[in-house]
This record gives sequence, C-alpha cells and structure tokens, in this order.
Amino acid sequence: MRVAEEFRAAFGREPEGVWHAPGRVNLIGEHTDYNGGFVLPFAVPWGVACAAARRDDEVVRLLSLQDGSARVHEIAVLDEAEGWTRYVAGVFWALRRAGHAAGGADLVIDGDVPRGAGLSSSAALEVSVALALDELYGLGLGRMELALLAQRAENDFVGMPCGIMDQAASALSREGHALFMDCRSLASRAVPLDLAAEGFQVLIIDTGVHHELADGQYARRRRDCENAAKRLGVEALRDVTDLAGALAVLEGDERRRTQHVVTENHRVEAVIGLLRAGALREIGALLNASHLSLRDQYEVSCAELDVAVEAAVRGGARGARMTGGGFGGSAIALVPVDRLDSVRHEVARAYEARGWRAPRFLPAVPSPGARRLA
Ligand code: GAF
Repeated sequence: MRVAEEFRAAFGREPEGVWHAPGRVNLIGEHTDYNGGFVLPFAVPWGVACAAARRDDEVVRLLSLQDGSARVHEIAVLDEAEGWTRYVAGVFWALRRAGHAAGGADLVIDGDVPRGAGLSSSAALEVSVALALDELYGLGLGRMELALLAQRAENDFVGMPCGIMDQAASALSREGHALFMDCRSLASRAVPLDLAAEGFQVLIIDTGVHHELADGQYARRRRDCENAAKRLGVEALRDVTDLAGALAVLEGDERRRTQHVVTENHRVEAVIGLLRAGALREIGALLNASHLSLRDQYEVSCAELDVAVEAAVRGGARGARMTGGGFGGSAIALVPVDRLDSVRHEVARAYEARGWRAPRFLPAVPSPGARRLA
C-alpha cells in the first residue's frame, strides 16, 4: 500500500496501521443538519487513507502525499498548525480537550477525494485521523462520538460552523446503503440503496467552481435559521409543525430559509418512504423540488449548479439537485443507466454553450464508511 510505503520512507519505521475514511454525497436533506433535521447522505468511493504510529511524546509529525512540498510538518503546539494541517491538529485538540489520552503520532495522509468537488474531503481527513487515534490509543470511542469530535475540531479549531452530516456520513456509512439520520437525536439507520439492481446510477456532476464567500454565506444561513427559530419560539426549525402559521409571522430571509428547512425535512421523510416501498424511480421529483427550494428559498445555488441540474433532467435524469453546502461544488443526478450518455452529453453541451470549463462526471456508488485497511 502506497501510504504505508511512504510512511516507512518518511519516518524510517513501520506504521502501526492504515485507516481510511470516505467523502460523501447527500441524496437529500440539505442545510437541515444544523436545524436538528433529517439527512440522507452516503459515502463515495474516494476518501483519505492515513498510515499512523504512536509516539511517546505529544508531538504530531505529518506528511501529505497531496501537499506537493513533500514536507513533514512537525506540530509541537497544536495552535500553531497552519493551512490544511489544522484539520488534523484540530482532531488531536478535540480528543485531548474531551479528556481522551491521545498522545502524539507520526502520520502520512493520502487522499483521492476530487478536489473542490464539495464531496467533504475535510470530513474524510478528520475522521480517518480520529479513527486512527481511537484505535492506536485504545480510546474505545463509538462511531457517532468520533463524528462529533471531528465536527468539534472543524467548528471550534478550524472555525467552520458545519453541522454533523459530513462527519457522520464518513464515520457511519455502510456499503450499498444510504445513512438516514436524525440530526437532533443522532439516531441513524442504514437504508438499502442498490442503485445498480434498479438500473440507476447517481451521477456526480462536478461543476469545478467554488464561489468565494461560501463560508461566510454558510454562517449567515445558520444565523438566519437560528433567528427564525427564536422568533417562532422553537428550539430549532425542525420543530415547526405549522408552516403556514410560521410563514405568516416571518418575513424576508428568515421566512424563505424556514420554508426551505421545513419542506426539506418532509422531502427526506418522503424519500425514505419511497425507498422503503421499493420506488426508487419515484424520488426524482423530490430531488428536483429540493434543488428549486435551495435555489429560490435558501439561495445557496449558483448558475453552474442550476445549469447542470436542468441539463441533466433534459438529458433523461429522473431528478437532480445540488449536493452539499452549495455555491459551487457538485450536483447529483439520478440517471437510468441507459440515459447516462445522453445526460453527460446534455450537461457538457450546456457548459460549452456558455463558455464554461467542462464539468467532470463521476459515479457515486454507495461505499463503506471509515475502516481499518491494514
Ligand atoms: C456542508 C456542511 F458541512 C454540512 O454540515 C451541511 O450543513 C451541508 O453543508 C449542507 O447540507 O457540507
């Protein structure tokens, strides 16, 4: 395994193990996680592998095979970590702050999550390191605990106020399944998703764009939702049961955000119901509705995502939507396998007509969650 060989070359000793955590797409349930709502992501075939061994001090030595510099970063004081190494330092920080005896480690990281595609490479990095430390130091953490610690690293150390979806998808997914999760109770359930057996593929359309301000906008959306919940006298928008009544009280951004979150939660439940009934092909309309709501009510889409979604449906997808935080990244389309060529062609043509860089197409196969490889 390449990551283990590079570990030997960098540190002159054997790694004690190799762990892997995947990125994710979200089938439906967008911007619901931090509102105590429902999500339905699944792990993708790409992720982050981490070869690791303990040290007898508190130091973290870290090499990434994607770094380009081939430089071993030595982090003696976690707060001094910079750039991408903060995601790793944050995991050590979160574990130690929670009272877990995670000492130092030598680590080599090898990731293949397509860059900038919005497939949660950062959650994959955090979860692979968290799982490595859990097993190396015998911390005995459960999968959800690992996900929560990885989220805390990202929220409180890196400074990105994300919800729990990405880390949970990486830590808990099962091959051939999506992960239905209640982000308030943190109860989760693996939902069978045998796309191939039904003659479908979930096609990732990577727009290749990442619009600036995405992080600031994410924090603003969270604030809109919190303010709306406060005005409605509920703990979170998850608790809104009378949407018409709520919309009568709210206005502007808070009104639109609430409309999205409440209806999106219902769409997740509807998709779950259809999947349970063996009616995968019927979820397309809900994917389309989710996209329109994210575009018009939540205002986190962008021209490249909208064009990808519209062209995919024109090309024969049963439904399509942006996936993840928005403002670029990827859309997903539910495509009958005999329409894959037509969908790819239609989307590529729409991009070309606008003079945009060609999008990338990738099959999203529901893959295993974090695990030990060696
Ligand atoms: C990003 C966040 F990290 C998730 O927690 C989630 O809120 C998502 O955007 C939107 O559904 O991926």
